[in-house]
Amino acid sequence: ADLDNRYLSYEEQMRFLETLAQQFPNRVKLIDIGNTYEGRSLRSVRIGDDGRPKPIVWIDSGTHAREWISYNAALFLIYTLATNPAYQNVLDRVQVVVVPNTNPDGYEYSRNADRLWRKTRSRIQDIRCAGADMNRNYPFFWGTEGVSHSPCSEIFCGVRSMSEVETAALVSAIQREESRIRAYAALHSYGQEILYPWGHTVHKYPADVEDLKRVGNAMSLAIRNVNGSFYKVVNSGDGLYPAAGASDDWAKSRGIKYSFTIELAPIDDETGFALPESRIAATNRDAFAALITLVNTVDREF
Ligand code: 0X9
Ligand code: ZN
Repeated sequence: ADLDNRYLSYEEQMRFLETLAQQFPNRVKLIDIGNTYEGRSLRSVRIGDDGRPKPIVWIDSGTHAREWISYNAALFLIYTLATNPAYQNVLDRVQVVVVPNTNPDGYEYSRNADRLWRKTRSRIQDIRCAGADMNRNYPFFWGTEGVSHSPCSEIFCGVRSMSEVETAALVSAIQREESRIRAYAALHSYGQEILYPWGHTVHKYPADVEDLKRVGNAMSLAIRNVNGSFYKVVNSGDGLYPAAGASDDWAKSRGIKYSFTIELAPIDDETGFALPESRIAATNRDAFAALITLVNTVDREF
């Protein structure tokens, strides 16, 4: 399918989801969780939601506009879960909620104006630079480390936590169901890393860090078994860099046990964010292997 061969515009992503929801009305439900600064809908996709309360795996992608592969990976997951009968069993017991494009304004700006755009597109009165980094905008240790308070910075954390309407929409959508959400994964690129909390500072780990490492390693192994790609499992604060106000830490702080950020391909800056279209298909499968491992973990443990 197209998903394996090219990057879709926001409109194309939404048409794709609408078609899928029409074809599989019992398996795929679309629910808008809010609007962006520029008025686009923030769409969530619920797979395997038959009205019964079940444990949930929550996945979001595209928080950073230039990380284009994350959108395809999320859509590929949705498509595969909806169409491949092999996953119907697990979807009877676990619900998967995906927000495949958490930052559509930024994405369209990255497509049409500035390929390396990262942030949202909100404007603060009298300030020339647009946007805040949604992954510095969540309400947990907001504004403390690995952030900037300058609106022109790539890692501007916003004037306050949840200053971005997109962050606020995600926070309230997740909080509505947080007692049932057992795993959270944010898809990003690049670096081929599976990052576990805490990430707001260094040398600080949750009490159940061994569980996070175990599941992280299982995801990494599942990826390796697809095509041999290597994904390193590391603590986000120590192994990458401390960054406060990120979604993974916030999700963990809300009691969501298995919270990860997955940095997809490539592994180094040879192509960086501009992953060639020829590599989309393989990366989609890597991401799927990791995410289905997370779903199976929740199925087994909750
Ligand atoms: O810096 C980020 O927001 C993420 N990396 S990216 O290159 N995609 O921008 C990593 C976030 C990891 N999580 C925490 N440090 N909490
Ligand atoms: Zn990112």
